[in-house]
Amino acid sequence: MHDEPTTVLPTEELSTVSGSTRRNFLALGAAAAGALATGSFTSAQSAKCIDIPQRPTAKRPDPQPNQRVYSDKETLLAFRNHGHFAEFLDQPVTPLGMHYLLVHFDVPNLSADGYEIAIGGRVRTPKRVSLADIKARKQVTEPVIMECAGTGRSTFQPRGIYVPWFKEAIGNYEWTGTPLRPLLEEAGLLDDAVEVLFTGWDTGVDLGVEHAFERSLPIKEALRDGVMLAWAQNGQPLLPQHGFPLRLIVPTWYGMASVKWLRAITVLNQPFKGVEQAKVYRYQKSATDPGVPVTVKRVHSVMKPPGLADAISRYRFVAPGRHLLQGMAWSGTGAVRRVEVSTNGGRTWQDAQLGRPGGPYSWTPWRTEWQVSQPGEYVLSSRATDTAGNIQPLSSAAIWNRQGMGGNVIERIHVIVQAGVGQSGEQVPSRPRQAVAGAEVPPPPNVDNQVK
Ligand SMILES: Nc1nc2c(c(=O)[nH]1)N[C@H]1C(S)=C(S)[C@@H](COP(=O)(O)O)O[C@H]1N2
Ligand SMILES: [Mo]
Repeated sequence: MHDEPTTVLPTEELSTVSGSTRRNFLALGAAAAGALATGSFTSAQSAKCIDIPQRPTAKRPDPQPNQRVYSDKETLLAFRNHGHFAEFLDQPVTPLGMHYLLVHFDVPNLSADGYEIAIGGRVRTPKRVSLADIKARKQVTEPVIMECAGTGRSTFQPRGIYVPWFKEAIGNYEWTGTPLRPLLEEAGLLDDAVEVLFTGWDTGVDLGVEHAFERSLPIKEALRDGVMLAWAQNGQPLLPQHGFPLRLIVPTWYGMASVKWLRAITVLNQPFKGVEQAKVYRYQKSATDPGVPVTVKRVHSVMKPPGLADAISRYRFVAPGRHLLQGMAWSGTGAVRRVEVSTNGGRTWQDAQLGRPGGPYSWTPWRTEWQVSQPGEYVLSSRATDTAGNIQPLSSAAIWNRQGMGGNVIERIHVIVQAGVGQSGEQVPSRPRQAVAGAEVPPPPNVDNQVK
């Protein structure tokens, strides 16, 4: 068969991608005007739709006014890269399948049979190590808090364009694997070794460049306690999307360092300049700013949303009374020293009680009691401080960066306190009750007829 491409990219557009971006804005003008009429934009000037170019481009779209309007492409990215389930934030370990996912390209379909990794570069003894050999080595099991560096991207104004995370890109699986340091020591680092590069089996295109997902660590970081090659999570073989059959786990760094579907470990005598290192994962202030590399996790905390959820707005409903507020806190720059909670939108804060983390790289549970009698709407937040004195910012303006990285601003959970909340599930069939003015409560089913 001899196929013609559906469209031929004009050479002019290959060199000036911004031309096509401008045209997309024009095409979306009508939709933006519609949104304006419904009052979802604050000013006519900013009535642009969040947009991703219609074809691969050599540069990321510029950060765009954060109208909380998400394009179809961002929505598809969010489906592929789903978040964790915050309702399980009372569990020290994230249940299997409830961890967030971040997959840049496609999940490679790998088999454990014949799987081996190549250890090479600036080492005395390059070698290939089979999965069986790796599993026969010293085995460790550790809960490790993982967090995507893009967490909080949707809290920035304007916001960088990639997976539009709020606070969902977190999880704390219990990983089983073997420490990396002895493997590197046995291979024998040569004197000129400066970094260790980890290459995954997945390849794709980003910033116009085809490459395998690969990231490096400085030697000192690669040799740290806790860095492991993991083949299991929560006692099960890695799920395909989490890196089966083997991945790297780098405890204190943001998630991008924990390379999945590990193919090779290469010791380098110069810093790695690949796409995912030199271009992506930088705290950049502008398009021309090379930025500084994103490395360890910033101090952060999240709350288990209390009460019942509204299906669409995710607002919470609770009855007046006493409520346990609880959640998790962590930091890559020290231990969690303090967590404060506010139930009035950040006007006042009270200290929460800290629990014991499940290990040196796990998150720290916190809890406090909320006594509320007055019906109405409340905004709940938590704010962590670590032993290095780092504290979560109240606004993301101070930490704004072009790629939307490291967004550890405090979270704001809207809660409606209302009498009678929680009664609908007390019997079966349930007793629906009106929670929102104007809602139509369905008639109760005729149970007597059913049992005859
Ligand atoms: N090979 C490979 N490793 C990867 C990625 C990837 O796309 N390919 N994504 C990275 C990023 S950005 C994050 S945040 C974590 C996510 O791990 P998880 O999907 O298991 O939660 O994996 C990292 N390792
Ligand atoms: Mo990530």
